[in-house]
Amino acid sequence: MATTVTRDTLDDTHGEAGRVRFDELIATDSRIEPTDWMPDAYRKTLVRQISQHAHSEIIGMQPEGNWITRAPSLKRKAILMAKVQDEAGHGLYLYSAAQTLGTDREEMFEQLLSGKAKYSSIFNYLTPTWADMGSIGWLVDGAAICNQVPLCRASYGPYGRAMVRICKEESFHQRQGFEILLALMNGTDAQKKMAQESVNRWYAPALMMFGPPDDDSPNSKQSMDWKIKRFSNDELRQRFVDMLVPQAEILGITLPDPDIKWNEERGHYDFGELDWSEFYDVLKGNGQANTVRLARRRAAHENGAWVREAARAYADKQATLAAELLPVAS
Ligand code: FAQ
Repeated sequence: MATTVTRDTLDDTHGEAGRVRFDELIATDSRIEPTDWMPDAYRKTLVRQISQHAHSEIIGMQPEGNWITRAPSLKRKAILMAKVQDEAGHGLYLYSAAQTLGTDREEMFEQLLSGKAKYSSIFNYLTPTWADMGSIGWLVDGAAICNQVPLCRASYGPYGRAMVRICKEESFHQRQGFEILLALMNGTDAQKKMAQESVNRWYAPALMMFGPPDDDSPNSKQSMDWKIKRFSNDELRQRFVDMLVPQAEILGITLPDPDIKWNEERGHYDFGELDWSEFYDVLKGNGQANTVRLARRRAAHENGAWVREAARAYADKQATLAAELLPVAS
């Protein structure tokens, strides 16, 4: 388990030499580690991004968790359970990475449960059909991979290393979503219709996962200078559309944007404007499922209190035992 490093112990011991070393590490594309000096704003940006990311993974378990009891076969149920469990694991790696920056896990939970912290807009959409499990895998995990592969090279060591494992699992998730849609598209007319209708609903929200357009993205420039983000929101969104178009052709699915067109000059697909008012509305709490997602998380947190208490009591007991045994061993 990650240890919590206090900010006081870090900032006071390094002084100007710490700043010079930090700038050097960033300039040479090296890694910043928890015990290195770092500017307060760098630390804050990382805690914000990593904890939001962790919250997204944990809240993101809900839209698919809803379908575990209704999966159409035992095989699909087993796969879905494994995927939802993976998301929980991703949340835990990320909370651990954020803790190395001096923020307590309880504090991050509190920020999520009180509604103060953000989590990804995408998890405020409902999942009324089985095809939505395919769309989440193909589009949501697909967008997550495009966004997160560059984060494996994030300048902060614990974040970049957590992302390596997460990306391996997300890549499997994306394929399982694609395969659900492929099975539906090879099925009956009703199944094909269900798949297309689902993609129609998830396509634009998935593109919005990359965040606002570059001109309206207040954090991007500084995060890119610090090599936390390696590409801008719009660059990654473009990469995602370029990846989706040939995959949609294989599926036989139509992406719901009449403006998608290959642009020879740019070497990319053009695509239409997104409705950013919808994105900001979801961020304000007015999405289809904001209320239900947070209420469910709060209830799960309360219901899990006895597990945390038991784990703490067990850890204390082990620590006492170890302390008692130490003099015997030495
Ligand atoms: N939703 O200045 P920027 C997944 C906020 S994991 C909500 O561009 P930044 C796996 C942003 O926080 C999905 N808020 O911000 C999975 C900022 O507000 P703040 C999560 C958003 O940080 C699959 C404001 O807008 N992935 O899907 C969103 O430079 C299936 C201005 O934005 C990550 O978190 C949004 N979509 O860039 C799980 C990846 N976009 O904080 C279960 C790591 C922006 O100043 C099932 N994060 N905002 O109050 C990142 O790469 C970045 O933080 C961005 C935003 C790209 C999300």
